[in-house]
Amino acid sequence: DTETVLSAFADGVLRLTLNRPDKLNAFNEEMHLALRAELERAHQDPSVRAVLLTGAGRGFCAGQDLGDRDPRQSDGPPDLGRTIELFYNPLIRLIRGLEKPVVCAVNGAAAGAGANIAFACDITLAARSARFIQAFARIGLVPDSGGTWSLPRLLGEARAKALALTAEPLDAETAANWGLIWKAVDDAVLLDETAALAARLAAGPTKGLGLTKRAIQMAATNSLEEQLELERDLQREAGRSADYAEGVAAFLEKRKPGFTGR
Ligand code: T3D
Repeated sequence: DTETVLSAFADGVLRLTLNRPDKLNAFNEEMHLALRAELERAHQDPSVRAVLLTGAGRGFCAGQDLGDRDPRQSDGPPDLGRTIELFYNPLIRLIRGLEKPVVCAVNGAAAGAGANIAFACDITLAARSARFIQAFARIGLVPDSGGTWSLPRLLGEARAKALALTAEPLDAETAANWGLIWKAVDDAVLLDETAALAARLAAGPTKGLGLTKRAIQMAATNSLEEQLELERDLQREAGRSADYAEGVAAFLEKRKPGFTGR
């Protein structure tokens, strides 16, 4: 299969597998465009109620394909601001802006943008053998894909700076203990466990889950007062959903709710 992103849809879950395993799933433009098209589909298609992102082979994602950045084969320096603007920033906006859960299974090395994409997902699990590397410092770059935003927020400045300035690998267990990801699991069960989680979320009250995601993200910049008002507005919206009515009815009838995502 030569597709740069493998896409499979079942039971409300859109599973996206980065698929350039011989490059540890480093991004070229083709893979960016394929992933974008799939995430746009997830935005638009109401039957998609959760997304699962993972990588093929032994790596999750090694960030930018440096083969496309060979300085020996170009006349002058590349405009990396342009590729950030055109590819990496839209990708992070798509993941964060999708009002459906995005779960991530980090199956191996997550380096450069690959690490920060994993941190942008809503719930990230990693195989115990996986490593997170802010590889940018090794090649003279700055963490991108939201890394300079998410690292200090999730870790505090001391750990964020140490990781970004040294590019030392962080193991999955420590990443979980530090609050960078949700949890580290045995390699053998990573995909099953993440798929089960995605399926559970996809069977959930999608509208309410999406609004919850939005609220938690807005808290990063809101005051408590603004957040209280936001919660009021979002609760008003959630209260109008069919899934809310179903959730309460199911509770009162002592049965399992059958959410439809509306
Ligand atoms: O440019 C812009 O548009 C700006 C945006 C930048 C975003 C970024 O992500 S910048 C950071 C780019 N990424 C890196 O610097 C990471 C480079 N990779 C590594 O440091 C290592 O590969 C890993 C630590 C991730 C894993 O190491 P290891 O020893 O497990 O594997 P390996 O042997 O290094 O890699 C296996 C193969 O994948 C190898 O190819 P080969 O020798 O078998 O033919 C290697 O060259 C290839 N590969 C790994 N990462 C990349 C890559 N090829 C191209 N680009 C990569 N990023």
